[in-house]
Amino acid sequence: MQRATTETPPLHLHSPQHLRKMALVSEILTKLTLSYGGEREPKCPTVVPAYDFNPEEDSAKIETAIKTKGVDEQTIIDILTRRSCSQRSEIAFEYEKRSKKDLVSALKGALSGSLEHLILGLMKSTAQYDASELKSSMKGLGTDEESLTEIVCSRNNEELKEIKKVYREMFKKELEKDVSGDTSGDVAKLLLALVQAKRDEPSNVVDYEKIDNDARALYEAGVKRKGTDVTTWISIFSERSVPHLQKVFDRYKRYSPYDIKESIRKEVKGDLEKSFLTLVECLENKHLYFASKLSDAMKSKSVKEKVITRIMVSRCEVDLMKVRAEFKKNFGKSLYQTIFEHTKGDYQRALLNLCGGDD
Ligand SMILES: [Ca+2]
Repeated sequence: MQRATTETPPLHLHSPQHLRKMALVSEILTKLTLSYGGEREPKCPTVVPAYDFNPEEDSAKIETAIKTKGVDEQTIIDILTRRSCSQRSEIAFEYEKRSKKDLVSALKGALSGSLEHLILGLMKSTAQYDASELKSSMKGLGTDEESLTEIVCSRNNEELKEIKKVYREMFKKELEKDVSGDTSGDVAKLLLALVQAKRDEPSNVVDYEKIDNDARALYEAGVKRKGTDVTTWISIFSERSVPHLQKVFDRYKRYSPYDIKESIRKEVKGDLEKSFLTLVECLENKHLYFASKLSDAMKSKSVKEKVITRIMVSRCEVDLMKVRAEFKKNFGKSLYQTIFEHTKGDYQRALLNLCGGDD
């Protein structure tokens, strides 16, 4: 007589239903862990992996589109804006295998203007894209303070660490060195402190005493005294966790007759003022910050395509869904509708695909 052994699990544990259930349970557990204190921010992308993905087929279609007389931009756009970053790199690999040519160079030759920038941006990973945007913001004479400040103020520790690693790989230089070589004075100190990514991760424990101390310290270093103790401001702004600082800014009103933004405007001027204000906006609500920049970029007749491309490309696989929600909530119209009204042609098509839908 045969006995059932206890070593092999009962068959039903291998059943597809059971495996699916286990996968779901582990997904829920991961989410619970992530929302517990020192977490990674949950991703809210608008561009997600294509379900029925076939890199051979995609690369063949792109090859034909590039070879088509006058270039079939629509096919290129519809494929590349609807694949995840890792899928796009698989397409690039297949393309090279098939045509013995580098896909990025082929796209450079086939596309131009804003569309070219957008598509070439998508061919990089998010960190590579951020690193190259930072590099070009510091290239040549003068600095594109706006791009530099936006990226440095809005990326979290994890993103900044990845950007620095990629920057080193791509340009054989340290981001810190380039930032300090390209900016000066207190602005340099602030941006450098942010690039160092020393910010505390959020904690489950709310430290009310520290909140109160930081609020008072910000007041005493600025509005209360003659001149401004910028060093103290920089260390509090760059080292405390985001949820902690949100509570500090609230508490700050107990000490100062002006809120934190008004205080910044009164205490400092020029690029330093702009940088601190950008930082506070990102700390208060990063998604609203991106939404406002997109809204501003499409307000006047001359649309700021550079800003739009930068935000759409860098956030589409991170948190663009949240940016879309803030956009609709604060500016009356959806991001999709606004892009539709203010841009045109192939560039518009690409942006609308990245936007991912109307709200
Ligand atoms: Ca002062």
